[in-house]
Amino acid sequence: MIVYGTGYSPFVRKILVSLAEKGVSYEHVPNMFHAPDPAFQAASPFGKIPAIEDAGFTLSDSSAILWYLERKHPSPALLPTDAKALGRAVWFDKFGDTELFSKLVVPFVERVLKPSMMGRPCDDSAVTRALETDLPPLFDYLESQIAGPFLVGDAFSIADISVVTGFYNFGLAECSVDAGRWPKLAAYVQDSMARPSFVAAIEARKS
Ligand SMILES: N[C@@H](CCC(=O)N[C@@H](CS)C(=O)NCC(=O)O)C(=O)O
Repeated sequence: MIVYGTGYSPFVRKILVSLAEKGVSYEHVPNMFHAPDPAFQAASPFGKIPAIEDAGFTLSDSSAILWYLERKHPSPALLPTDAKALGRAVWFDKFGDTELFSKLVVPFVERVLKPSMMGRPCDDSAVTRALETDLPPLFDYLESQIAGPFLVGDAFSIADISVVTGFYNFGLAECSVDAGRWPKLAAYVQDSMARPSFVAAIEARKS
C-alpha cells in the first residue's frame, strides 16, 4: 500500500497511526497537497492529503481510508461494534476533523507554516484568538468526556486517533494544554501520543 501525504498533516497522521496499530507495512510518499504527481492525483481527485493506493485501488479522505483499513485489516479493531460506542466514535472522528482541527491548527499555521513555508508573517492576533477564545470551550468539552485512557469504551479507537492527531501540530507551534485548567485532557493527550503507533507516525513525518 502507498500512503500519499506529508506526515505534518494531522489527517495523514490518522492513517499512519492506524497502520501502525494494525501492523500493516506501507510505502510513504510524503508529498504536499496538490502535488503535480500523476499517481497522487489519480488517488486524490481534489488534490487533498491523505490518499492511498492499494494494489490498484485508490481512495482519499482520512475517514474513508480508516474505514477501508478497518474492513481489510480488522485486528486490532479501531471501531467499536456496540451501536452507541460506534456512534460516539464516528462523532469524535468528525469532531476531531472539523471543529477541533480548524482551531487547533491555527497556531501551527501562523507560527510554523506561514513563516517557514509561505514566506508570510505570523498573525499573532489569530493565535491569541484561537488560544484564548476558540479553543477553551472545545477543551472544556473534551475534559468533560474523558473518563479513562480512551474516549470511547475500553479500547483505543478512531475517536482517539482523530482527536489527538492535531495536538502534535499544536505542540510544534509551542503550545500545550494547560494541565492546571484541563488536567484530564492534558494527561490524555500526553499518554495517547506516547503510544508506539503515534511515535511511529511522528517518526514518519521526518521522512
Ligand atoms: N476531510 C479530509 C481533509 C483533508 C485535508 O483537508 N487535508 C489538507 C492538508 S492537512 C489538504 O489537503 N488541504 C488542501 C486543500 O484543502 O485543498 C480528510 O479527512 O482527509
